[in-house]
Amino acid sequence: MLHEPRRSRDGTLPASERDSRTAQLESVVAAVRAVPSSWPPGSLVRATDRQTVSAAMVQALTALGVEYAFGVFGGAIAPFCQAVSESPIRLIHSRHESGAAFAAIEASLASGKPAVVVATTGPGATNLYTGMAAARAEGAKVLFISGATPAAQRGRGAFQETGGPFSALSPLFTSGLLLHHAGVLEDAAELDTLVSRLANGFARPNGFVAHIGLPLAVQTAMRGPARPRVITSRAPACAPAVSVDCAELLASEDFVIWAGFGARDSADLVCALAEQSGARVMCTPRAKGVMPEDHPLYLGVTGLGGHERVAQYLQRAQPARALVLGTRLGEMSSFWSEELVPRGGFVHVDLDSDAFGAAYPEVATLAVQAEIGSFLCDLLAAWPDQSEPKACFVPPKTAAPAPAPRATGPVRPSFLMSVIQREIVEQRQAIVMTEAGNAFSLGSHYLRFPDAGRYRVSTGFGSMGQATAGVLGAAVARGNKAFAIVGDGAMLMQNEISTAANYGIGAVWIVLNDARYGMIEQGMRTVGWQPFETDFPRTDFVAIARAMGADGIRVERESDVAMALELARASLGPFVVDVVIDREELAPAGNRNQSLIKQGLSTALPSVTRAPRRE
Ligand SMILES: Cc1ncc(C[n+]2csc(CCOP(=O)(O)OP(=O)(O)O)c2C)c(N)n1
Ligand SMILES: [Mg+2]
Repeated sequence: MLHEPRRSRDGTLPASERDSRTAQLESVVAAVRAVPSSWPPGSLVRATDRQTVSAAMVQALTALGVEYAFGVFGGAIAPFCQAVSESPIRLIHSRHESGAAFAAIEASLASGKPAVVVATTGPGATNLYTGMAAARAEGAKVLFISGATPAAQRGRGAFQETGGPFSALSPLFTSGLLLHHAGVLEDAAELDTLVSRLANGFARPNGFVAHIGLPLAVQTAMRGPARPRVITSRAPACAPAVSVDCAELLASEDFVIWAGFGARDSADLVCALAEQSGARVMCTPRAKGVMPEDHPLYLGVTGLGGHERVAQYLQRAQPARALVLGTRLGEMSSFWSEELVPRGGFVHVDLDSDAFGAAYPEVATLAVQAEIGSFLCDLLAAWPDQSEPKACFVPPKTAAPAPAPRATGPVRPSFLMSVIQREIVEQRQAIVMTEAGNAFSLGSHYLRFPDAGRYRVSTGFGSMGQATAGVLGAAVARGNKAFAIVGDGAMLMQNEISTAANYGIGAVWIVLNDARYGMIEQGMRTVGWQPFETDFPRTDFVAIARAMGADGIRVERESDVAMALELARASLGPFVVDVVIDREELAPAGNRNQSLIKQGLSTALPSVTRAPRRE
């Protein structure tokens, strides 16, 4: 963040303040423009004695910045795992390959560095599938490495047969929409090309997901060290004339900024543009904090868990355009709502040209393919000096005062969020994640972040388990406690408390214990269905945590929430806060169910007869 400026009542900067900020802005711009080389100095790749392919690959991965590998071992991948264990890469043996993948995704996103996942052949590899799709959807940098059946044994009924065109698992070894790069390393001589490919991929600014199968004989084959070429990347920028045109167009009438996850590394520039132009800023759930959520020019969140204030502003102020930065504007970010579309359409900036016109094909869009930071630097440089920010309608803030704890009854989710805000978001720099389920809309709606990179939620792929297991990756990558707000259903899908206990990882789970798949139940009820099969037995997550070598506390009253979160903050290892949630208070899921109805969900379902419960 730049320093806290003096602002006029509508949040814009007075002219004198704007002048004094130019120097600060220049230093921010310089930092963005100096994109470092993606490949470390050549001295890291030494011509030493011959080594195994596994050792050479691990040496190259270390040089590429890999610090963490998660996974589940097996005979078919043992030599590679052994090479990792002898390297500076920290190897974490997980309880399930999907948990390992989620941890690697979050470690990569928390650090900006690539992470590795290891798995054995057959079921080890197939258990990676969800994690691969999630990694791709999140824009993480993850290399999956699994065992592969040697070519001579393929098609002959080898145990857990994997790899090659005759394998049932061939899609996992095919480059395409799931994986940017995939295949089997058939020969030690292919290693240099592979490492070069990985170096290139990891240098990309918007994520890279690869899967490489390693047959045993290749893992143990001898060769010299990998010596790929040096790769230096620069963030893609648009032509100077484009930024001048965009600056003229945007400055000519009021506009609103719609920031997405792709703008997370350019938060200072987004804030600077808003203050320079007077534009209000709305954020997708994954972009929470890109604009400080207490800033007068910040409107709120769009999509799931979003704020009504955003649509109110657009209706009242009628800005001409939206400058869309680094988001595909998918369902959970926008619900494809027409209320969020200004009359003049979008100026849409993204690295990925597939984002343009995808969510709103009918909206006039000026598409600019560029990295957000470099685009904003150029836009600010081209911004007309004389343009005075226009004062316009500022809707009231939604943040209500924190409710007082009530004496009886289970914990209201909204109350829990207000205490998490006070005890965690405002106390530490830790990452806070929310899981698919009611946690997702509660976190996006009620929590308020002053900076980017603190809130994590998966809006594209949205797998239950991503936060539950991913919290381990965020904690190790930041060397700090990380907090996951998760449902009891999601918690029951993963067993990574055991992994966290084994390695003393500072993961904290705040469990919304409602003894049901709450989001599903709420969805059924909201569209007029009689809920069916959504309840399950109340689980004792403190007992589970203790059984796995961790600790925790059960919270049944609102007056105990703050104390429990203090304990979680102070705990030395993994910790579970098992909160008995009031099942009556609805989560702020907003238009999600209307969106499902538009997609074909019937509200006129014949009433469902409930089977008697087997309790
Ligand atoms: C792997 C996976 N399976 C199914 C879903 C669909 N789904 C979304 S939320 C949800 C229920 C979540 O229940 P719980 O974890 O208890 O959270 P709650 O909503 O009750 O707080 C389900 C089944 C999903 N997102 N991911
Ligand atoms: Mg639940």
